[in-house]
Amino acid sequence: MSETFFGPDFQALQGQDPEIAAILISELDRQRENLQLIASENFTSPAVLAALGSTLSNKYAEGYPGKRYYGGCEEVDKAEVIGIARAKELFGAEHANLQPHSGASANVAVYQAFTKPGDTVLAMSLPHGGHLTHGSKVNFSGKWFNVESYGVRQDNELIDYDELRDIALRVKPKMICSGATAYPSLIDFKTVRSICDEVGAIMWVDAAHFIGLVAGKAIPSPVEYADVVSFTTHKVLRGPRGGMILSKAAHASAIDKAIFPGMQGGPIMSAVAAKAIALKECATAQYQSYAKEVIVNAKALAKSLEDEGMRAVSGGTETHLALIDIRSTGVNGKVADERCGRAGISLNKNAIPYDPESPAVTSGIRVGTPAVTTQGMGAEQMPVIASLIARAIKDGEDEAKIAQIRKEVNALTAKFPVYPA
Ligand code: DSN
Repeated sequence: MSETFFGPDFQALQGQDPEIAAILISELDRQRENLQLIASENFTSPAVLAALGSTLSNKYAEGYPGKRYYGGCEEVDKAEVIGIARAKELFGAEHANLQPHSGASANVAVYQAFTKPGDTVLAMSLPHGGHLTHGSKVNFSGKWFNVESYGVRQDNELIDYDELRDIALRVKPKMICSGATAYPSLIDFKTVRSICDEVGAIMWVDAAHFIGLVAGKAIPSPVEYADVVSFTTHKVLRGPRGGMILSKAAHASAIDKAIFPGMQGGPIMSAVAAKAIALKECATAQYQSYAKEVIVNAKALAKSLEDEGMRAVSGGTETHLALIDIRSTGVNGKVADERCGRAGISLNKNAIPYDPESPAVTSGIRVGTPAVTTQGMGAEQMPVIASLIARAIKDGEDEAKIAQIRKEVNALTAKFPVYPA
């Protein structure tokens, strides 16, 4: 069945390079047969995949529409112009740049547009849910900038805005970043804006995780408050792998120059066109229902995992992901991740706030509902998924039990087929 999905060109690939052709098939099978609970993944549409696999991939287009450094850009220019207009319309943004190759690239451009090496930036700490590009010592951000961190309170595991303000007043950052990779709650952008105004900092929101929920009007938008919003396009947003930046018009030139020629060469025009397609999809009523359903499912999954005896960090979720403290199971995050993997359940180990374990081990797992919701799963399936996770964690040493769970996972996903046959 999987072979037919790729269309007639696939036979040529099978003849030319059977090794890679077989990987394309087995990865599609894996995505179809297993449970995809990684909070940052989704199933993009066949239309987006078509653009990614198109001849736009062949075109060099350094520069911006109408101002390129190569001839023959008239067709790709149209795709980028349409994509920019769609992004501005969907998010109510004054400026959009669709060229970042990834979320990390978008963030490099944000640093470059607003700061100089050595400047102070204030961002959420990685162990409390931040991101590598928010100042980790092993990342350019932590090596080239003086990044100070804020975190969550130990009692309620929510961002401590009083602490954030106190630190901002003390360190006087050039830029304050809000946004995280493992924070299940909503962020109070209005309060962050007032802190930025008080200390004269640029307000940067790294919205990679939740921008799809904003696009679907399921949660409040940071766009009206922030100077700049960076994000990836492949998470809840359900577009191609890549990045995007929105900003106030006053910062448009700084952002565009930071991307090109500041840190990228030719944009990946097949991805730019694919982003335009995803933005059109996001503007539909169907996508808005999807975004709301993602949150309903995440809440249900967090509650069901609590019913299985685990603890949802910060008491549950208001977004697409839940962070689960699994210490009650006696199994750490690393082992749980590995056991679930063998059972056909893809999720990831994740540090919980104030985690006593190292980041390589952790006391938690992170689960997300973007992919299973795209498949059409709903309230009925969430307790079933929670039970499969709990059994995989508990019975992971017993190969027969893991094989049985895998069978049940495959039976469940078969009822919600991903991609046309
Ligand atoms: N890798 C992304 C995630 O899983 O959250 C962050 O870059």
